[in-house]
Amino acid sequence: MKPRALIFDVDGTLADTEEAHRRAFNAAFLAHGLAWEWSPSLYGDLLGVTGGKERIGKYLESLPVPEAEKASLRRLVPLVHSTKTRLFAEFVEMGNVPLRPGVARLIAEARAAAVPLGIASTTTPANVNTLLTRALGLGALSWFGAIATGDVVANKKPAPDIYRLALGTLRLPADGCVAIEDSALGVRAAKAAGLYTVAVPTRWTVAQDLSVADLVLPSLGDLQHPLDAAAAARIGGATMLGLAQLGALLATV
Ligand code: XBP
Ligand code: MG
Repeated sequence: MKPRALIFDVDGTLADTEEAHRRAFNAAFLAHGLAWEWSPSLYGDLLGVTGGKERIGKYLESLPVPEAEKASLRRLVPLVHSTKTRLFAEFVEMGNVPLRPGVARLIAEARAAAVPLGIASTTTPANVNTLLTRALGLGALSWFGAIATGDVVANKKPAPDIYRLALGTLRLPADGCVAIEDSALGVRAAKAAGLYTVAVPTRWTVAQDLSVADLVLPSLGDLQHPLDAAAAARIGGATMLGLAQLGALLATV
């Protein structure tokens, strides 16, 4: 048995992007004359809100400023966010945001086995394009039969909408498809959409409640970064998660 499809989350899953996002947010605030500075600790809390525009919105609602000022700040959010997206792309183009261990390997394995690939992300299409193209080359976007991102759905993660859109685009049922996620909100979205869900948390999300995931690993693993014994024990002793391991796990659900 092999998975019907692999659907990857982007931020935190394809690459550990959130530090680059945090710096891009702070640089955008500066560029727009906003005396806002998101520390790693504050940003970790703000990751409880998916979507950059929504995250900025949540933050500004917490500011001790008059309602009239909040109203004008709300109108500024889309512009600040587009500046942030541009700056994030610059960080990625500089090569500062490499793929996580095992991502390129598993994508190549899926392509070789004609297992359809999808993306289901809260981030913007621009960020996905920049990240995938920079990491995997110009043709990489065409490897994915579905790239479901950002504002195309009314409800962002933890709602299942973006995963349902990706499945619909792939014309596949959730059954037998695998989602790969890094965060509690992402795992909840994928599980609500009915997918077998693998969580590979980063330092930003490792403390979150990932218990609804079907499998939790420190990463997908590869030759340079083999999984440790405790993680390998969860996938039949293998030191990296491949289609064979996923097929065996899917056969048990
Ligand atoms: C994670 C998110 C995104 C990023 C920031 O997306 O919630 O908002 O933190 O990117 P994913 P934007 O579903 O890929 O984990 O500013 O473009 O939203
Ligand atoms: Mg994520």
